[in-house]
Amino acid sequence: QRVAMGAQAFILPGFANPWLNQLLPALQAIQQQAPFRQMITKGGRRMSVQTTACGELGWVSSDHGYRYCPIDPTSGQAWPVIPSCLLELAQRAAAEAGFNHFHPDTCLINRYLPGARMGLHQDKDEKGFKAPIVSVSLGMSATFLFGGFKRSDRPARTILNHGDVVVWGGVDRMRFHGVMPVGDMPHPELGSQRINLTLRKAG
Ligand code: MD3
Ligand code: FE
Repeated sequence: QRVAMGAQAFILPGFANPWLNQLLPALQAIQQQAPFRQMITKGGRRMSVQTTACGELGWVSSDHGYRYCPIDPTSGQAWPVIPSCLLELAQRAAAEAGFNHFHPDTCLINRYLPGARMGLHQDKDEKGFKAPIVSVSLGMSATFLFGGFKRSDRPARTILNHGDVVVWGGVDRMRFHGVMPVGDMPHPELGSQRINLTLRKAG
């Protein structure tokens, strides 16, 4: 099943489910190597969302702004590799939405504890915008905001649940989007957190 949100933006409900038995333990291992931390926004505020990454590059904030970096500044080491099950899931999901030959070099991992949110923004720290972005939602449900091409465009709302995958690229790649403050309805497996993975081609 494929729910269109735009010409090149799709929700694939439950698409990640067959991979979760492998994916959840792999995520635990990544968190051990590269713990969650809170980045600072360009406005100088601490993000409510906690982040980490895996892949050849990881997204970090510093005094210089946002960038993708091959070294995790917290550990001084390379980021953990993208687990093969996650790569396979991302490529299958991208193909389902019409994007073949997706070769992500990073996965940004966001953790939302109750009350955490993400304001409307565009993803534009990547080097090119031809590749799609594939997002996997895990744990608690959240209300996702799917906006237009101006911040002032009123966004559509849709709920993302554990196992849902969203793929967006092409003409929809630059849409504003965000996440409403997450509630506290603990998930049976993941407890009081929502984890979102976004696979991207950043370099
Ligand atoms: C973008 N993450 O990390 S991903 C981010 O749930 C980010 O953590 C959010 O935005 C999160 O940069 C949302 C899912 C998503 C879905 C549809 C979109 C992003 C989208 C449609 C257009 C643009
Ligand atoms: Fe984003």
